Amino acid sequence: MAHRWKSDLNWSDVTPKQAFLNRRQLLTGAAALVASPAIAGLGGAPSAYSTTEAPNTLEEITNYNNFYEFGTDKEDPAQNAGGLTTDPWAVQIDGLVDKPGSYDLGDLLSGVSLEERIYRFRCVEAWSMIVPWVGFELSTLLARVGVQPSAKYVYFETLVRPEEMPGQRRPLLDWPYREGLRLDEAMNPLTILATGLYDEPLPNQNGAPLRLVVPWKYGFKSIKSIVRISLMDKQPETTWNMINAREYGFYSNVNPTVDHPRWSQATERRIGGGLFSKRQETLMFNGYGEEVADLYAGMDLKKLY
Ligand SMILES: Nc1nc2c(c(=O)[nH]1)N[C@H]1C(S)=C(S)[C@@H](COP(=O)(O)O)O[C@H]1N2
Ligand SMILES: [Mo]
Repeated sequence: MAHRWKSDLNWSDVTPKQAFLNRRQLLTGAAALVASPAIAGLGGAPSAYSTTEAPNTLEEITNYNNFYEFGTDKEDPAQNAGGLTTDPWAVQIDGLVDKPGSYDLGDLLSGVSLEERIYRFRCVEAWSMIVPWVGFELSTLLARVGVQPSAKYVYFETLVRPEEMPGQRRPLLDWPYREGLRLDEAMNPLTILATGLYDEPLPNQNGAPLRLVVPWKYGFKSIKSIVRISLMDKQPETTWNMINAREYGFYSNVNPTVDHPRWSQATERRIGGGLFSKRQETLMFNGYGEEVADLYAGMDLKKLY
């Protein structure tokens, strides 16, 4: 049973998004927020975790996507995801938690303050973008449901709804799309659940209404349209690792010194850079080493990738 805090409203009626958008109307547009560090944005100072690099345009972020539930071409999600019903939306939270249950998304978001995080985003295919996400730290949600001491991993699943997800009518992969993090990775303040980007609620092709963002890992770890979060004591099976463990490790931290067996990871192509733009160097942990390197102290990241 979904927990509801107002039974006559759907989650999108009660999300803090309204408050967020009202504040944003004071601005002259998304570009102003980006250009001016003086602007408080979501009711506070710009996040210390945000990059000052210029974000990609909404156009770029919403028209070049990986979301196999809607097809395998980069243009497919923008074409096919519009019909996905994202309200009502429930997230099952189970496993090693104190308060398991099927939670209505409105319930999960009530009282949560959203903030903007402008992150680098690096796909394992060696392209990258800068995305101004709106969301909240995953640790906030985990604290609310109570993580039991025996929990060591967090597991996530995407919705399975072939009627609305045409890619799921084919055995492209073993649906549902699955991902996972070690608990300390999940608790890191960089790890967020996104509900929006720029002034928008999250567009369907970017994983509406709720997707993970783990900016120091390859993009496939950032699972979209989440319907299940499960706390586990063993490392969960994850989609790309199940398909090819040699090419896609469980950790999949961005690492320019560990090449994909079929291509180099030393450099990346920034989407929107133009025809003649130079490839840029890929940074260890996608540039987030200061925040996350400690998580891997003592690990051989060339072997355990
Ligand atoms: N459910 C689901 N989540 C997913 C994917 C997917 O196919 N299905 N693709 C992943 C990959 S490979 C990338 S690069 C990012 C792309 O996110 P974006 O389209 O918002 O840039 O989503 C990740 N999350
Ligand atoms: Mo990706």
